[in-house]
Amino acid sequence: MILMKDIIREGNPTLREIAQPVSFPLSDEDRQLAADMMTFLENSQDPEIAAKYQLRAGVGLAAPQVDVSKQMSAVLVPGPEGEAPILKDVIINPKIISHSVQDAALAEGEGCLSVDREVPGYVPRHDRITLRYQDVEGVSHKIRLKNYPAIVCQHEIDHLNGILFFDHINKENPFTAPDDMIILE
Ligand code: 0S5
Ligand code: NI
Repeated sequence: MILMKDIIREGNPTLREIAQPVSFPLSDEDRQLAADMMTFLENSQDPEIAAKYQLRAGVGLAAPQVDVSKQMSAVLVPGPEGEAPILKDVIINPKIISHSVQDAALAEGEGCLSVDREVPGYVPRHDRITLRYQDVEGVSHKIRLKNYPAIVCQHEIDHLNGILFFDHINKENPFTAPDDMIILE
């Protein structure tokens, strides 16, 4: 079971590496990692389990965050209470194949399970992306995402490229945005 102690923090060089592509069929080890990463997100979003194990609730987890430099991230974006998740998959070898000119940022800024401090500011992202990735079975998917789920996937793909959210924040004017950037409440 993945716990907070297994998640490496800012300063660990693995977070700045370019992750390696994953080959198929997945090794038993890679398959287990994928399952463990998704279980972490499910547990972290369950108030009772999260309290019991002191988990910080997350919507994504990238393999480099558990010190495995491979192109694999779990994403679990919850839907409305009692409804199916908006996005739930382990995305392997993901690639943004196209994106909007329109940018967007979360009004509250972003955080990261590997960053134990608040870094305020807008994180400019593409508002819409077309994402190609493989699932754990090696099946290729090409999906269009917009707004929050698109931002989550960009945060996770950044981890596979050694990028952390605050790299995108304007240091002088953290909450200054171009007029045409969408601020997602
Ligand atoms: C339910 C549970 C509903 C949690 C919403 C949340 C991966 C939630 C977070 C992560 C910004 C876009 C600290 C707080 C950060 C992706 C960071 C928590 C998101 C990924 C995990 C990040 N959080 N929770 N992470 O690389 O909104 O935003 O989920 O670092
Ligand atoms: Ni993160």
